[in-house]
Amino acid sequence: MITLSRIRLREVHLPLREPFRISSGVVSIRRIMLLELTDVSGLTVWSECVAGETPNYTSETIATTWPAILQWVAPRVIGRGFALPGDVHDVLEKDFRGHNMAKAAVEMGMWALAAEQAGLPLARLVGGTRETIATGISLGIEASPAALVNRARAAIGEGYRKVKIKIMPGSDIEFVRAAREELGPEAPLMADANNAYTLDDVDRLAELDTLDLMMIEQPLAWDDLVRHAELQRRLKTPVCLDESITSLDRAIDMHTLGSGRIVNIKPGRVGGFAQSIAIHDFCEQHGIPVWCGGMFESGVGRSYNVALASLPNFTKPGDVSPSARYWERDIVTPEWTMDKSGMVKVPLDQPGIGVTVDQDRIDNLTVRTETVGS
Ligand code: OSB
Ligand code: MG
Repeated sequence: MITLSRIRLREVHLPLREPFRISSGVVSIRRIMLLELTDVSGLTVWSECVAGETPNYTSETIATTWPAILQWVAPRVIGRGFALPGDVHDVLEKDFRGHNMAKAAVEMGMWALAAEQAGLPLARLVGGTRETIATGISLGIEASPAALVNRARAAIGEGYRKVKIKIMPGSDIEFVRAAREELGPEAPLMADANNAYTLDDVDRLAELDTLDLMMIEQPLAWDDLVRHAELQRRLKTPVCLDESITSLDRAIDMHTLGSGRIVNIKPGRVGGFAQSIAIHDFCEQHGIPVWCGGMFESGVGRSYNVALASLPNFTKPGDVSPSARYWERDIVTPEWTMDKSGMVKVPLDQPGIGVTVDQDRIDNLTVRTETVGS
């Protein structure tokens, strides 16, 4: 039985090594929201809420997740006994719309508590089978094709198994074509538009279709499935959906409508691990490959992504770059690393999330805290 007694929220500011630009905005200092969940026996785990500072990816921001957790999520879980962490999702969904990232931060922490209680690595508790995860890098929009090519070449040299190029109108065909020409026909390239196009751009997107990309991620509106289906009919490159997949039902609809052929699963976006696993299982049954996306998590959030990505149908490389790609220094020990062949090790030698938060450092980086429960 998992019974939560307290949730402590904390905001820490960690500068990215360099600003990251996507079609809808730029981040340079990551405002990271962390949670400490303590159960009635005094066991504490860390989790992370992946919402950003502005509502340009989904509608949630840390200005909405903070009060949502305090006022709506915490009262539903604190003091209530859960036989299984998989039971938390339904309790959080009943008459409680949206707020997936707020819900996920707590729901995933409950999985970590269950793992600690059972003495299992989180990856094994969720049913993961892999010992290593293939890693991709997500490259922000650069000022010129030449600058992008340098980044992409360096990434392939470091061993990354997938290079994702952020695109938007004006920084797209020329950039991706330069990378393809420079890196050769076998280079594992893909593009992510973060909703920067409409069906009026279909000719432009058809040019990308000639560049042998592994996939084109979320080209159209953030909540769309119908137009993506129209687009997928016109492209041979698989469309991968990110923003549009907010639940198992949306993944089923994607399959029904033909809106895409690959799913990027981010547990925060879908409300946690129960939905992530359900989407994974559905996709596995229907021959749809999945991979784990990233949200510039700290090493805490990363540990959850790595655990999830150890499930068998995570067959495409995930955006689980090592800590050093993002930060001068991460907030966890050990930091996340990648070997020369682009693989990240799933921590299997200890119970729980497999990393420890550096307490003094985190206290120094903290700008606010708030506690609910006792
Ligand atoms: O679309 O996948 C995305 C980061 C923030 C918001 C949206 C996205 C991303 C990334 C970063 O691509 C992936 C990473 O954490 O390395
Ligand atoms: Mg994306």
